[in-house]
Parts: sequence; C-alpha cells; structure tokens
Amino acid sequence: MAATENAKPTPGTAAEGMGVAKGGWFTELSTMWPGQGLSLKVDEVLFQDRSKFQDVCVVKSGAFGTVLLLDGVIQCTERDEFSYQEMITHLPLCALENEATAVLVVGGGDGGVLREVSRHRGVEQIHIAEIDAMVPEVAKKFFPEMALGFQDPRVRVEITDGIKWVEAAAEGTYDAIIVDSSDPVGPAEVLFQKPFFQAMHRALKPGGVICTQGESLWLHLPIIKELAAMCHEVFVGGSVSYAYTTIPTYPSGQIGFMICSKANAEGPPLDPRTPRRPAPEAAISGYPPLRYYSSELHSASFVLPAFARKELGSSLTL
Ligand code: SPD
Repeated sequence: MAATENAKPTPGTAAEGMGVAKGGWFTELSTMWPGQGLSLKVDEVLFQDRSKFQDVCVVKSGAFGTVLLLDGVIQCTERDEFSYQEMITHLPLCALENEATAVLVVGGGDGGVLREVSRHRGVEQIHIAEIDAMVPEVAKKFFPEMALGFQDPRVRVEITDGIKWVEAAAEGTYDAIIVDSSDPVGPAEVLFQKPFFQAMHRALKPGGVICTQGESLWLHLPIIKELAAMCHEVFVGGSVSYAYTTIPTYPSGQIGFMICSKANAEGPPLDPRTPRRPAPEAAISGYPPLRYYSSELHSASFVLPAFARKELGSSLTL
C-alpha cells in the first residue's frame, strides 16, 4: 500500500470532511467550528474538481437535495438556500430610502443572490464580481433554480477579484453592495478586512448600503465583534447594524449579516430596520416564490439575543 493511501487528512480540515463523503456520509469540518460538524448522507457525488482557487464539489443528499461545497464547506443546498439568499438581498434593498438602481454583488457565483436582486424591477444595473469562474458554471449545470439570475439582461458578470473591482469603481457608483462570500479562510479572507470595507464605502452613493455575510452569533462572536468595530470606524456618520437568519445547513443553524450605510448629507443615517417598500415581486414567471423574507421578518431579524447585543452593542449604531 502506498504511503499516501495511509495518510490521514489533518483533523478539522475540509480534506477530512471530504474523506468522510466517500463512506456515504459527508461531515462538514472546519477550524472555524472546531469540535462539531453537520453530517449529511450523500447519495451521489455529482461533480468534484479543483479550480484555480478551491475544491468545488456538488453532492446529492436525500435530506437537502443538491449541495454545493467549496473547500469542503456547505455554501448552499437546494432545500434551504432561499433563507440566506433572500435575506442577504432584500434586507438592504428594501431598507434603502430610494429604490436602488445600481447594485454590486461580490462573490455570489452560485447566482442565488442575483436571482433575488433581479426581483427588484427598479434596478437598472446588476454587477457581479466573482473570483472563481468554475462556480457559476457549476451552478448553471446543477442548480438551475438558483442560477436563474444569470439570465437577467441587466446582469453583467465579471470574473475578477472583488476587491480590485470595488477599488476600481468610481466613487459613488452603487446604491447597494452585497458581499456573498464564503468563510474568512482561503480566498474570502480579504473580504472581511478593513481595506475592502473602505473601498466599498468609497464606491457607495451617499445613503447607500452594504450587506455582508456576517457569520454565526453562536460560533463567531469575537470575529463579528471585531468586524462591527471596524465598520464603526469606516461608516462614520452612517449606520452599523447586524441582522440574522435561520438556516439548518450552516454551522449552528444560523447566519448573520453586517449591514452598514454611508452617511447622507441630506438627512439622518439610514435605519435599515424599517423596510421602506414592500417585499419585491414574488410572482416572476419561471421564478420560485419568495419563501422566507417578509416585511415583518425584516424588522424582527435585527432583534439580537441579549448575549449578542451585550457584546456588539458598543459598535452597532442601531
Ligand atoms: N459557512 C458557510 C457560509 C457561506 C456563505 N455564502 C454562501 C453562498 C451562497 N450564495
């Protein structure tokens, strides 16, 4: 037997999780949630390859349908993706004082956030900056209901580094920037750092809003605390807030969003807790209905449990 066949992957890494998939079960292991791991029974591995940036894998699970894994971490499943994609999109877009016309999605290569942005009929330009060309290709093939957004003629796809795209954008280009990233290990690490947030702040119109993947209150409070403090420094005169959604296949069944708005000389900072318009169009031909977001849930999603409010309160403006 070759030495490599005996070699065990390092415990707690993506490689270990993928090894388990071969035995019929996949367990999602990561140093970001040590000592725990969601397990899914895998009926079939539909796709597995290494892109320039990461391991890309699609499996079929009886419990959650088709599942996209990047570096062994669950990005979305057919059964519950709508919770995350609807909330990360409609929280910022329905909160804006004036309806958005120009929206940027950073990451989001699976197309789910694009699908949700495209429900907003007033948006004229939807840009997406995704670093990994393999992700949209795989999404179009294995997640047709999620990749619907790519068909919208308002969408311009750029396979590029999101930071470079944002840095190159003219000041005040976007009404909203949605950062649909993976976790801050690997290619997405820079998307949680101050230079990127400063660049987003610059690229926003006055009164504009960002909404970024903000990890789990149960697992990542120190990371979120640091992120909120950094946002407080960057979005001076604007607002910094945090909301969350429930989703069974993300670690601890919950994921949050950092929502910050840029100061607006014409009025007080945006309070994103109050939706300014009704939920977007749900009945678009060929689209699934809205299945999670509602105006009531919008406001409720900003109400944090006491332990989280205690830790984050000094950095959040709302
Ligand atoms: N722990 C995984 C967090 C993944 C967040 N991004 C998912 C991309 C879905 N469009």
